[in-house]
Amino acid sequence: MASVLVLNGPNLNLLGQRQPEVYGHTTLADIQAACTAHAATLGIGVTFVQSNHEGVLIDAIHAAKGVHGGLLINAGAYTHTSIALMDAVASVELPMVEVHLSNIHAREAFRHTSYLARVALGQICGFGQRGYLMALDALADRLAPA
Ligand code: CA2
Repeated sequence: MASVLVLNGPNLNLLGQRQPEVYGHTTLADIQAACTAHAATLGIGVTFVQSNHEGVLIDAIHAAKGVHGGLLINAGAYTHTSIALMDAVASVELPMVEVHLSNIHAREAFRHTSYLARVALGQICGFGQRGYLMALDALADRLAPA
């Protein structure tokens, strides 16, 4: 079955526990459950990885080649800083959709830049958990053969 690697970056493990005024009460486990259920309706699988470490995220992207047909990435703050993550996505040549819970363009200026956007099919931000489901919809018929 075709599948999507859903990658979550630093601090996203804290969702639902801190700053609910910014990120809501949804936990990463809630998002994983919603993605798994939604992916099933699309006839695809999802694998979830969260790490607070840039190198671990890069290794996961490399390992996705030939295993997963696409990438859904919320790289957290690495979105705004990491050329290495951008290069990793470019290197595997898999379709990728960038997701953010919050509308990064309505926040501080340093969040307006995304290195990942340069190598993404598109960016979805500002819709909370629903953004992940929208990204799965966008990826479902664009997946590369594993
Ligand atoms: O809106 C998003 O999804 C972000 O990727 C979330 C990142 C932020 O750095 C990006 O600019 C936008 C932050 C990750 C979550 O951080 C938390 C901090 C405290 C409590 C809960 C989550």
